[in-house]
Amino acid sequence: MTLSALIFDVDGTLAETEAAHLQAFNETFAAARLDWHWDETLYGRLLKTTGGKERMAHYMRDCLGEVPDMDRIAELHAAKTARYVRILEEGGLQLRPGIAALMADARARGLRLAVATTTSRPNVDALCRCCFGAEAEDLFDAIAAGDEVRAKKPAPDVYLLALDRLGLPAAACVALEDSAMGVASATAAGLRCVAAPSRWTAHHDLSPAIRVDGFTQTGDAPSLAALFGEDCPRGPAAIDL
Ligand code: XBP
Ligand code: MG
Repeated sequence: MTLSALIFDVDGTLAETEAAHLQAFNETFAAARLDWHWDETLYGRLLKTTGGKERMAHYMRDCLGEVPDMDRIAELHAAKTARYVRILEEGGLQLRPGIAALMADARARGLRLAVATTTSRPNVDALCRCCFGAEAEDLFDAIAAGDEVRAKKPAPDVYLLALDRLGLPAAACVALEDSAMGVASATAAGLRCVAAPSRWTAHHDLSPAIRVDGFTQTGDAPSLAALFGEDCPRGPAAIDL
């Protein structure tokens, strides 16, 4: 099937964002006068629960033995998202090495680009403005965000939404991911997945991906030629998977 689009995960794939998410969570807890503080070790464990609201509910239930108040959690999450956006707007977040070149290479070959992420849409918009200097809808042909689907990764929902918005079958697309939950989500949606561990997912089993070393040892995202073989001349019709 001819490759027609790349679908990018956001957190850990486009950029190493989780330190900023963690800062936003802890600042939100402090502002709400909650005696919650997530250190990096705990956060590394909590990341197994995708979705900030679900992560806070898991923390209350499984770490504090409390019944989560989902309305209160939604309020906290809205505050956390606003803080995350402000943290990104302060500058400093960089794309993972090679991501911009990979996206440009794909565009030059006539491929379409999409996003399928667990994070909230305002966070995608903020990352695109801060890291690309452009609006998300100008960079990607389709954007599917976690707050738009009922079940978050590893469920396939967000990738199925991205495919629907692209109007493409899974066989015509490849997903790029950094986590076991993301690889599972893309795979469950019928997509081939190129994966590379990020700072927070080095211990994850990414084996269902078609390439686990999808990012070079230097951490650089590969070119399309590196991903799909040197015989992939220009144009999507030439890249057969
Ligand atoms: C990563 C996630 C998100 C972020 C926090 O998303 O699981 O929950 O950690 O963002 P992905 P929110 O790797 O799929 O981009 O608080 O907005 O959920
Ligand atoms: Mg990710």
